[in-house]
Amino acid sequence: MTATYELPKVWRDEGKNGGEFANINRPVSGPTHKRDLPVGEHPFQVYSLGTPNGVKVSIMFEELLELGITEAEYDAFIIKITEGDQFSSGFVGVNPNSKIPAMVDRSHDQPIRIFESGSILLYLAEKFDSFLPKNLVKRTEVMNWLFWQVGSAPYLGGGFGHFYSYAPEKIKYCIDRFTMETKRQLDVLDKNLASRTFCAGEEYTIADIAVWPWYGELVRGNLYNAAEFLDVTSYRNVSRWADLVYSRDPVKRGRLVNKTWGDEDQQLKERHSSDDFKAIRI
Ligand SMILES: N[C@@H](CCC(=O)N[C@@H](CS)C(=O)NCC(=O)O)C(=O)O
Repeated sequence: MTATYELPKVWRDEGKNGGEFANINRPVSGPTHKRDLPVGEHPFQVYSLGTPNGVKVSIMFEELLELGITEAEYDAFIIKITEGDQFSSGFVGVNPNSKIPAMVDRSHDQPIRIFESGSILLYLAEKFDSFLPKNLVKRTEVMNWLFWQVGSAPYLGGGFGHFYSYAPEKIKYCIDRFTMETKRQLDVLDKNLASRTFCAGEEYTIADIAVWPWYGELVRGNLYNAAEFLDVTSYRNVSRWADLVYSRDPVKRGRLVNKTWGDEDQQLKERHSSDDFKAIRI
């Protein structure tokens, strides 16, 4: 047990806590500085970073382009969240919650802002009538897993990932609590995938695009270096599905967009054209 925390009557911000994200944590919202966002020439302007939440959007765009939907061309600009880019006036105007991913659809009379990865996936799926079945029963099952992902991932990322990987000290209570929940979530997904090919049934949908960058990458050993700790190979159905989704070329491309870590030749820092991928190893 670490030392107990004497709770003050009213919590006050004491500044940096030494954690990985100490520079960007703040108890208020809104912009910290004035700066406009860059704008490229395509209909969609994506402001993101190659995190699991960020690559959901680039994977979706790459999937749409793979289908031949050229109206889905996009510019993906990098938002360096550790440097506070999410608090610029321009970014806050697109997402008042200051989190990536966010985007603007400029193909209408008025630009439309879209934030929250689940909202972005749904917007694109509806706009281009892709990766979302029309049938009420099938569509509802896609929504179930899409919302499951958006609700569950903060336990995996903000809970497990934070305390296992980023916190300045390893606190057993926190790691145990979030490891328990992460393994429970993996088990939920594993049981679901025991009887179906994809998250919501036999069709690849936006539910898979949302779930894969988190749970798929986790069982492939690409998240938090935690594969052994979580005994990921025991989730056989999740592993089978993770490999199946990864076999798709748009997934292979999309997961490298706006990436700034890992192998240098696998980082596409900004994406403005399909030719940009020629410069990296996919
Ligand atoms: N529910 C949001 C979560 C987005 C999110 O947590 N983004 C993180 C990076 S993965 C972020 O921008 N963090 C910056 C910050 O907290 O200041 C979504 O799904 O879009």
